[in-house]
Amino acid sequence: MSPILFEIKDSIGFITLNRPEKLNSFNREMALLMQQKLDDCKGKDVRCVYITGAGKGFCAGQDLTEVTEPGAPGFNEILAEHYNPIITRIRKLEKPVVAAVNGVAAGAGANIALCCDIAIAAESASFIQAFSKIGLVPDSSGTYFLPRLIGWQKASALMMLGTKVSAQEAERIGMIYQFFPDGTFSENSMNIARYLAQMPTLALAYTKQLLNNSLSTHFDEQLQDENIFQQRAAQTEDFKEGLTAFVEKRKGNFRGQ
Ligand code: T3D
Repeated sequence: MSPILFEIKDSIGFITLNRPEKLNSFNREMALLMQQKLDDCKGKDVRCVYITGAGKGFCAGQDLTEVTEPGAPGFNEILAEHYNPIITRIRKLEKPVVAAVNGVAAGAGANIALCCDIAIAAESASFIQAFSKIGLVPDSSGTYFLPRLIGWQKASALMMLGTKVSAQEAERIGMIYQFFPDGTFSENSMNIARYLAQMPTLALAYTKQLLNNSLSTHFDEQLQDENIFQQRAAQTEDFKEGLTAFVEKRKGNFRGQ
């Protein structure tokens, strides 16, 4: 069984983390395959990416049994070759990436979810910055995104204490966008992906790039960037269609061009 399941359907790239007996924790094979599948989502046939986990968990981070095996990749390799390239690919992919957190998300698993464009969770899911409990520091961009999502003080406490955060609490504090009851989670989360996949993809890509830039630019520069990207968006076919649809009082039929 492949540790990553992948399918493109209705313009959505579905990536399923598939090591359910280990709560979908990452070994080297799975981390490298995940990078490949994210690359497979670069084409025009994919307009939204949906990442979820098989079985009861989303992802328990690094497979802690792998790191003790003889010949196991070292810590530097694990971050440089496994997690950092996954995070970078998610942030640079020119389309929305949805994390559909179906169950527990711990360590790197939590932080991969939090770097996605929209993180949603099932009511029974939870988030744990598990690193401190085993004597590691948070990685996979957690120290970058978590304080920006929920504020410094709360992020610092969650990372140091390793507190488990319920999906409901995660929504309340702004760590995720929304949680849904378990019974409707699959349908509701896929509806969000389906909706995104029908939207003006280039405008979403430019929005993503602007948000990425906003993390490191100054105000004046950001205003200039908005101007540049707005001009690009205004030249797309989808903008023409959006405008025409508005005037004709109908729903826009966007093609991602
Ligand atoms: O070089 C580097 O390593 C740096 C990179 C670091 C990145 C990281 O992600 S570090 C953080 C690694 N992750 C963790 O520390 C989390 C470890 N897991 C847990 O704390 C708990 O499993 C959970 C809180 C996530 C869930 O608890 P629970 O009670 O729902 O499930 P469980 O019974 O603990 O786990 C179910 C099975 O999955 C169990 O196997 P078994 O006993 O049924 O055969 C458990 O051992 C396995 N499992 C869970 N997490 C991992 C794992 N196996 C390997 N690696 C794991 N991370």
